[in-house]
Amino acid sequence: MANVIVVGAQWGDEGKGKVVDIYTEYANDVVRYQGGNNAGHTLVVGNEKTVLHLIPSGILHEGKRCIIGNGVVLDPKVFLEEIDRLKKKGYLKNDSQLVVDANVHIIMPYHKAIDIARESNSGARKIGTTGRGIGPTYEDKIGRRGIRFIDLLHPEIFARKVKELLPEKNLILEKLLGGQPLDEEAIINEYTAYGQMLGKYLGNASKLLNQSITEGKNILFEGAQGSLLDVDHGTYPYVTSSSTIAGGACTGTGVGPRFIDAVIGISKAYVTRVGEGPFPTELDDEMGEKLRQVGQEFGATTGRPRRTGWFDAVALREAVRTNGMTGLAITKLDVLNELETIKICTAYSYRGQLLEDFPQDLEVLKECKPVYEEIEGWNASLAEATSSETLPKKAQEYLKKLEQVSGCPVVLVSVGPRRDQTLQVK
Ligand code: 2SA
Ligand code: GDP
Ligand code: MG
Repeated sequence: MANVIVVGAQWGDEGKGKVVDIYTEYANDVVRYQGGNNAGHTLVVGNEKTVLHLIPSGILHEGKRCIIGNGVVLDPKVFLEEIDRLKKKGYLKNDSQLVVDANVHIIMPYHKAIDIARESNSGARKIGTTGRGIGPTYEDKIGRRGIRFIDLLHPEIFARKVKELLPEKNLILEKLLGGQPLDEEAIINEYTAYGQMLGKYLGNASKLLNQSITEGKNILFEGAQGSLLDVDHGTYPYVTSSSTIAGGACTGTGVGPRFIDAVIGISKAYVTRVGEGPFPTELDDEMGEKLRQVGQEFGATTGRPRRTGWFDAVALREAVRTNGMTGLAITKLDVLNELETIKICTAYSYRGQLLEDFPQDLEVLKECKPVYEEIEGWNASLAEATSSETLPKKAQEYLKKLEQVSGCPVVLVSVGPRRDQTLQVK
């Protein structure tokens, strides 16, 4: 292993957290590069389940440094709660294991209020956000009105910024969105206190990571959400507000592209999506419900039921290309155990035309119907498999098929939520 990016190859929740936890064994630093606590990354070790929203999924490994890169947006309250939960479980014994870059943008109360109010005012045109203030925080970052982690550590500068920014936010909230104005003093007091508690985590992600590279150490970059939720390459406007694809790992950490050795895309053996937006292979029927129940497809942050559907090779090929993917990890293969037949979408049909490529035009995508290949299921448990070669023959054939239609080699297979339910592919 060298410097590896782990990226969601679909619409998120592919099992990135699980894969990052496993790969951490070979890494020295694990770094988040985008998103915030909209993410929910689940790790299961033995009988213990841990859901992380902000802290990198390497944190259960003592001595592995976990870094929150500049591309992340951070809600200090959620971050402190996450630290507390981990410490109570006996993790994060040494605070130097966790670093937050000075340039991380802070999610403020008005970001959350604006996110929630905009969604509730949008009716059928809503995005289906997590309501965590992600979009409005990135808007302010790009608009150069953001408050960064370093500002929290300078109380006078922080107070000045809040005083300058809040009147406009309150105007938007009250006059345009029908919400309640927020109290300036309460915000300043609450967030200044967070700054005092979080100062010990301050660091320079780019400098630390590049130092590691110089020393020949390995870095694991942890993506959040998925490639099709990327603000540039996803199904815009039904996307999140950050660069989720592999390219985001460089801008979101300050590590140059020449130091990246591999990009591993995580994909379920089927597809899920949470939130609004087109989803050509969606199953709005009993089979969809079965996938949701067997796969326990409910949001790891909001608890929302996830939409479910068959494996979509057209969408995956898009992710293989935009990420420059070198390998695929296929997760949740076990969820298909009891199916007689399984469908794989290999192309779309659009007004009688066969499309092999994922359309850029959302109006076209909305009308695309999946073209399926049907294959026989293995109808057996995968619990006995100790490597990909000991999987039932038909499960091996399914994986081969996924490899062939996506044009990317499968390097890891996950057959259950636990850390030990993972098969390396030789
Ligand atoms: P936002 O809140 O602005 O990022 O929402 C914009 C879109 O991005 C989607 N999104 C996600 N999709 C899948 N998983 C996410 N994390 C949670 C999880 C989701 C949850 O792990 O299950 O608990 O509901 C995530 N975060 C953002 C979102 O649904 C919108 O479509
Ligand atoms: P992430 O956001 O990509 O880290 O994924 P989530 O944690 O949001 O969702 C993945 C869910 O699937 C979690 O509940 C995991 O514990 C679970 N999971 C991961 N891999 C497998 C697998 O191979 N089989 C099963 N049944 N569950 C899995
Ligand atoms: Mg998730």
